[in-house]
Amino acid sequence: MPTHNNPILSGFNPDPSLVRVGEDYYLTTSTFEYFPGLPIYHSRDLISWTLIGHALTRPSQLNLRTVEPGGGIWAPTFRHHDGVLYITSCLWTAYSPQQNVRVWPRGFYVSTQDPWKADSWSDPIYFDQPGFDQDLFWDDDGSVYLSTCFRPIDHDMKSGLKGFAIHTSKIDLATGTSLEAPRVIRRSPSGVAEGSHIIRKEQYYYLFVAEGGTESGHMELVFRSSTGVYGPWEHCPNNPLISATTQDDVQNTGHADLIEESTGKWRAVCLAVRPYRQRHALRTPYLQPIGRETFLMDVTWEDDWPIFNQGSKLQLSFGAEADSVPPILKWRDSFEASEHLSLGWYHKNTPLKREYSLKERNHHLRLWGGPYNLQSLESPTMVLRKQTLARGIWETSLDFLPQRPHCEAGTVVYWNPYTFSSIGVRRGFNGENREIQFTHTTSPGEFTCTTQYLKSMGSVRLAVQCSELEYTLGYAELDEEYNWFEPVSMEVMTADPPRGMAFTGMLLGLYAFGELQRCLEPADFAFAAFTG
Ligand code: 6LW
Repeated sequence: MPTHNNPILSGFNPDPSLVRVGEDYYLTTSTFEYFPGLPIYHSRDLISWTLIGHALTRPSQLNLRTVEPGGGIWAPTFRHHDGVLYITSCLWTAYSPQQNVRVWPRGFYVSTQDPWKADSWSDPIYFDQPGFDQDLFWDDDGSVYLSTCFRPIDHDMKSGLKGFAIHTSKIDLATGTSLEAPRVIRRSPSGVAEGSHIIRKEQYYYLFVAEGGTESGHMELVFRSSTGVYGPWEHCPNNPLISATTQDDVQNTGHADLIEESTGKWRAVCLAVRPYRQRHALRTPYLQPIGRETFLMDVTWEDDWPIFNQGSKLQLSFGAEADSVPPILKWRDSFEASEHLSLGWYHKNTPLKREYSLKERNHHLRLWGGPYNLQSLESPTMVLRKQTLARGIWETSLDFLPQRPHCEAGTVVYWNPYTFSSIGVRRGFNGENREIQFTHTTSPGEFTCTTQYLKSMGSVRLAVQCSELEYTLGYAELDEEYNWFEPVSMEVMTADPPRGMAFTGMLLGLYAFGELQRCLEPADFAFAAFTG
């Protein structure tokens, strides 16, 4: 029986990578189209984690303008060398497989000597190779090797995409420049070899690779060489180290990274999905709202080969008591006066200007709505948090007195600009009352609206009830009971976007906007809370 909660990081946290510095562990995951990018989680036991900041906090590091869902920041690798922490990643600026649009990303790394110091991470040093899932490895002779996932360079470029292979080359770390031509070190029979990490243990080099794609065929394999990063690589007899079927309680397992504890014990983290409709084939990582999360496994070694999770399938495990739910899962923000929002709030894309204040009204988050509504590919005035529990209720209280009919503020359950459900306060078209507008997707990019007049000009409570099968949005004036609108099904809320991929998970948020104009009245939120 697992001795800890698994997943160790709930809410979408795919592609985990971690380091140990003394007795401190630091872990990061992919953040795609959300800003700030690359969360830095800290732990002392690999089980309970605290979000302590982000590596990409400035537009000079991460300028996400109108990237499609699932573009942006993919698959980081976290490494520590000579007192410096490094995180590699890549930035997809355009990514729409449906239209065969893939602007191959440039990989980069950022570094710091103090992960606890806000904004301490460097601006990116870009590599000169296209690709994703970058990995850095320092060899004993001081050489630094970059591994990248890209289509096999040695195949006919005109033949289109023939899967993805791992390419490795020695680089000059200071400049990110390649010192030799990349060589293919792993190609997979599945057509997809990605998420690679090279580590050294005693006399062997180990190459860990995610294969089969991040859906239900996902798996983690390992190879070893006693000569160097270019192999020859010997297959592990235990391969795949971890995999799952669509009949398992935890699925899509893969994309692992390993860590050696100060005691010499080894652990591994990987991504996986907890399907909501058990035994239901999962086409892709997102037919359930929370997305791909980070799981922890024991690692043992036999004959100099690793064994993950005692060779067993991953299991979900949550504390028996509700109060054992780690604070990261259920939370309340009462909006204390501060320069910045508390950690865990995200914007969609990089905001072009600051449109919130925590100081203009005591104990309130004040949003000054910009011109982009929630369907915009730009960055609307919106702050979001990852949904971390399958069942729960998200609530807020809003003061908003719009003077013009095209301004709205409220709360949203957000999948991407093509799919969301929102409930907001607007000025009634009769010019007298205010009205509630319930907007939800009927199919990606298609929306329907329902309005109801509000009786008062006072605060309005807004809520989203979350369940495995649907979302139900409602509102209440004064001290009345909630008025609930008809539920929106999970199938609708987790549909494929027409452009890009839903590599993330569901987010719950607060917003304000004017239809192609700025809101001249502030939207004041007294709190935001998600309770399981
Ligand atoms: C990640 C890659 C992948 O970089 O998905 O499907 C990407 N495989 O390993 C985003 O999570």
